[in-house]
Amino acid sequence: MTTSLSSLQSWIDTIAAQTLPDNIHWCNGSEEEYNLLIEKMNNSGDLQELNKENYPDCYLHRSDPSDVARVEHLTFICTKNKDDAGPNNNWMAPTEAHQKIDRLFDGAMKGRTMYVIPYCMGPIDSPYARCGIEITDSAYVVVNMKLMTRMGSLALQRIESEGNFVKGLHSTGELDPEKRFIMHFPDELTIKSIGSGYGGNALLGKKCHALRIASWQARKEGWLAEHMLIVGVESPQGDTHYIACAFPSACGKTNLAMLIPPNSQPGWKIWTLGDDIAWLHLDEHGQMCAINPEAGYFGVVPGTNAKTNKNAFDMIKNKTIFTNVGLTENNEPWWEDKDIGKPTIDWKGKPFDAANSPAAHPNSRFTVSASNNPAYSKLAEAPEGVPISAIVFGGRRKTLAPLVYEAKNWEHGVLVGAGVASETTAAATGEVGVVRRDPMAMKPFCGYNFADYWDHWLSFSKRSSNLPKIFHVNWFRQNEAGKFLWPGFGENLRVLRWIIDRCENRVPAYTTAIGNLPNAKDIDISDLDISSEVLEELLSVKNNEWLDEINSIGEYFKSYGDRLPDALNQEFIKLKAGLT
Ligand code: SAT
Ligand code: MN
Repeated sequence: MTTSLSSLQSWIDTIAAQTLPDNIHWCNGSEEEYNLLIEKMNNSGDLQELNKENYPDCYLHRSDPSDVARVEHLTFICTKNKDDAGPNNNWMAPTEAHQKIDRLFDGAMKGRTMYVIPYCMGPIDSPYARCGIEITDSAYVVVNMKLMTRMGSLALQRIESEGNFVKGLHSTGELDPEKRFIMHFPDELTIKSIGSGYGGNALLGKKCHALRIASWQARKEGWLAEHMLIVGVESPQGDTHYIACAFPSACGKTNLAMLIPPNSQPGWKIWTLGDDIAWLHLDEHGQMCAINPEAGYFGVVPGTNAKTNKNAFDMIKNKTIFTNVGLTENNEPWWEDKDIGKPTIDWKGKPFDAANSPAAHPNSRFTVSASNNPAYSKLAEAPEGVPISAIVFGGRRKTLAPLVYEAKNWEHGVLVGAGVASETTAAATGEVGVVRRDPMAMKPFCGYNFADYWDHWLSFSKRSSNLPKIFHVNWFRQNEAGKFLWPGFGENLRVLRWIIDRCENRVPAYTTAIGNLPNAKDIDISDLDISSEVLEELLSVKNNEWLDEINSIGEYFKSYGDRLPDALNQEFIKLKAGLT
C-alpha cells in the first residue's frame, strides 16, 4: 500500500532515507495484520503468550526496566517563543530540537521494519475527529495502536481526502535514557519521539497527539482537548446524564468510567464513553458535547479485581496485551491486589521475591479494545458526541478537599480546575506521593502556556449561556490513622447522583467560601459503613487550611506573570476574600 497524497509519500520517503529501515510496512489495520504481528513478536520474544484457556489471545510484554512510565523531564514543547510553551512545559527552540533529535534518528531503523500507521482519533465519520500518521519501528506500538485507535485503511482514506494530518515519528532507538526525547512541534503538527517503547511516550496517538498537539489545535479552532473520562449515568427511570471527569493519571479514571453500581443502588446503570481523553466542543445550541478520541484503554493493572472494577477484570481476560505484570505458576498474568492466584515470576522476568519488589510494576498496564468492555456505550461511536451535563475535577488529596463541591459559576469553575493539586503516582517517573499542582489534570499534557489555556477555558462563557456545571471531587481523603474515609469505587455513584441532582436543580446546597457543598442528608450513605461524623468530616471545609491552599495557588499563579487572565485573577481575589 502506498498513498495518493504526495505530501505524505514524500514525508515517508524522507524519513526512510534518514532512518534506513530494511523494509516499509503500510498498516491496513486488519485482523490478519494484527495476528501476524502478534505471531512475529511471540516468536521473537517481544511478547509472551499467556495461559490460552483462561486468558485467550492475551500476551505479556516486558519493557526495558529503565522504560516503564512517561518521562516528563524529557518531554518538550517546541514553539518559536518560549512563552508560548509556558512555565508548565519544558521548552526547546524548534531548530535546536529538530537538530538534536534528528541526529538520533539517523540510521535508527537499520535492520528493522518501518511501520506506517494511519490512524483516526475519534469516530471515523465524526467532524470532530482528527487523523495522524505514526511512523514507528516497534511492532508493539502497531498492535497497541490497533487496539487504541481507529487504525488503517479508512483512516488513510480520510487523510488523503482531507490532505492534512499530524505527523508522528517514533523509534525505540537504543532505549538509552540519555538518548530519549519526546518532542512536540505544535506549529508543524509534528511529534518526534525516540528512545522509549513505553505507553504515552511511544503510542503517539494518545498523550502526544490527542492531548498536547490537540489542545493547541483546539485553542485555535475553539474547542477543548482534555484529560477526562466520559461516563453516562442512567437512572432507574431511564434518563442518562453524561459527565466528563479530569483526574491525573492513575487516580481511578478507568474505574469510574466503568463503575458497577452497588446493590444498594438498584436500577442505576453506567455506560463508558471513554476512560482518559475527551474532546469537547459546543454544538449550534451552545450545548457542550464530547467525543472520546480513543478506541481502547491503556489502563493501570494493579488493584484491578472483581470488587474494585469487575468490568475491567473480566474485560482483560481475552485479547489483551499486558505490559510489565508478573506471572503465576500456570502462566496467568498477576498483579498486586488481583486477589486470586500467586506470583512466581516478577515483571522483570525474575523469580518473584516479595522482599525485593512488587510482582507487577506499579505502572503496569493493560491494552484492550473498548469493544471488550461490557459497559461500552454505543454513543461512543456517535459522530456528534454526547451532551455533557457536568465537568468534574479531582485529584488525590489526603486532606483538605471535601468529597465533593460545586463551583459557583463557570469562571469560578475554571479557578477550581486551575487550582487542582494531586499526589504524584507511578504513571510518570519521579517521586510518588508528593502533592503538586496539576491544573485540570493537564500538567503533563497541555501543549501550550497554561495562562493562555485558562483564558481559552474562560472564553467559553462568552459563547454559551448553557455550559455544564463544574464540580470538584476527592475520593482519597484519609483520617489521621491514614485510613480512607470514603469507600470509593462503585460507591462513587452516590456522589455522581448528587452531581446530577444539582444539574437538574433537584436539591439545594449550602454555600461556603470554596463553593457549594451538599447537605449531608443529600448524600445517600444507606448500607455504607460510614457514620454521620465521618460524612461530616468528608464534607467539611476548614477556612484556615484553605487559606494556605489559596496562598499556594497564588504563588503558583505568579509564575505565569502578566499572562495570567484577569478574570481568573479576579476569581482568585474573590475566593481569598471569602476565606479571610
Ligand atoms: O501516558 S500513558 O499513556 O503512559 C498513561 C498515563 O499516564 O495516563
Ligand atoms: Mn491519562
